[in-house]
Amino acid sequence: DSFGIIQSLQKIGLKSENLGSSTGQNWLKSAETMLSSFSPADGQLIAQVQFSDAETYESILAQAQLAFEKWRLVPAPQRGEIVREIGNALREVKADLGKLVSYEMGKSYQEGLGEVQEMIDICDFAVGLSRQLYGLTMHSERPGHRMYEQWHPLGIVGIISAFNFPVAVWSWNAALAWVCGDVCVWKPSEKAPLSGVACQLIAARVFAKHGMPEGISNLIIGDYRIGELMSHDPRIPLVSATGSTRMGKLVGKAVGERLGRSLLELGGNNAIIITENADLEIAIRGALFGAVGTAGQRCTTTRRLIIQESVYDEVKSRLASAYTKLVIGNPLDEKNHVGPLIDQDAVKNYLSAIEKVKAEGGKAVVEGGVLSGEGYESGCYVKPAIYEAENHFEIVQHETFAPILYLIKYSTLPEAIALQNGVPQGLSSAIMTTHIREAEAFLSAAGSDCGIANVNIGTSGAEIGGAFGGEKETGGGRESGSDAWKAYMRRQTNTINYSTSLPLAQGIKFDI
Ligand code: UN1
Repeated sequence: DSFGIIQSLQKIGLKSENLGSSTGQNWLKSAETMLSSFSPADGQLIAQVQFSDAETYESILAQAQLAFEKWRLVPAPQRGEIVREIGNALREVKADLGKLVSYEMGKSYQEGLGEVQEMIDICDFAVGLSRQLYGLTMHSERPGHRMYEQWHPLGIVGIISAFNFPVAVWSWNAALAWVCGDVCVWKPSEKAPLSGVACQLIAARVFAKHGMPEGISNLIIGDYRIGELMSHDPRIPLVSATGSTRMGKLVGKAVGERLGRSLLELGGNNAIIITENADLEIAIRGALFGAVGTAGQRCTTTRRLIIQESVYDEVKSRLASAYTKLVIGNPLDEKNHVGPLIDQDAVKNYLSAIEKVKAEGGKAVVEGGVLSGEGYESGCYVKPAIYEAENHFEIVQHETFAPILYLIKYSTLPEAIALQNGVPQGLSSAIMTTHIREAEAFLSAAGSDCGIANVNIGTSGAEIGGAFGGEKETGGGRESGSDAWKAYMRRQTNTINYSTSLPLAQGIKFDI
């Protein structure tokens, strides 16, 4: 344990030898089957956690319902105060939780720390928000009447999160939901359950300190069946789901059938347009981190570079030479730039995408491949790869969760924008240019069709202060900053008559 993993687990309160036995935590009740969590960094078993079934699900829902009755009556700024303490608790364990995320999920330690920082930041954001859940007042058309709107808590928010941001995406939802007066039931990814348990422990300690029921925050470790139960459950007015478009369509359909709300954060197929007016130094740096950061496993990862023909060759050769300097290895070792993929299935998908792009006529600029030998025993380490491709290739139209970058050539900007928009997904996009006309055209109504559109910044690494999410097959949901909180509350319009008569709206006469 040269990286001090066990120590970090213990500091967070996870006793690796003790994860299977009941400690009275909500997430540990009754289930019998165990789920093993392996690290993609070294292939080691980290720990086992109890796998929940339908029965556990019922008891958790009951707890959540009870907790909601209490929590919704706590004034929002007091709810914010508790969220502030959760943010402080996260500050205390930032290094340890960042390490666990890095070890369990495989992202670099720096990115693990960055993910915990996002959690801290969203807590701060939510604290401020807890005094700002503003509604509007309107002028009534009737004399002696007052009209206004208020925002009330919704109830239980179901959170289904993905392995790639095993803790931050939960916090974007949970911190907002809590200040809004909601309670949460969280199903983390089966590929990163320990990170979920760690967060539950951290939040539960703060709620307990305030004499609040742990049911304000609930964790349920399970597979797609738990997700199905959540999607069909009318006791959960909002299901917020992050993951594949395939999963999102199932969730959206099930929630839609019962006319519930879903907040979907699905696949991206993000592109950077590099024009002839780009600052190439910035363009290469932005593309590099966007494509290989988190080993290409962010929903905001740069998957396509759409490059103007006059700078195409230069961008191609500079990128290729930057790729030769990438050091691939254990994510906890800070000299490495790129860690492993999450598991062997992801490696298979990576290999099959490479086969497909070649079969469709793609040419390797930097050839991919699986790494083996010392340090790569887990079999999850792959080489970041670059292929020249065309936008219409079937594989280019798909999101492959791996570090594979496609280069596409264009001549005019309208053509580049059409290529950028010419995929089913609509999450993140960017243009690299120092030319104001190009930048503004890209940001205009006829420009990028994505939820995120950047100038001289890569596609990934969005700040929490903005609304995060995308259009088309990305699902349309918005999380974290701006007014994303509104999805977690119900709006009520109130009209009060303080006059001595009862005039009807629209001037209608109804006298007997
Ligand atoms: C995700 O990959 O699901 O913009 C979220 C980013 C991060 C969040 C990514 N702030 O890359």
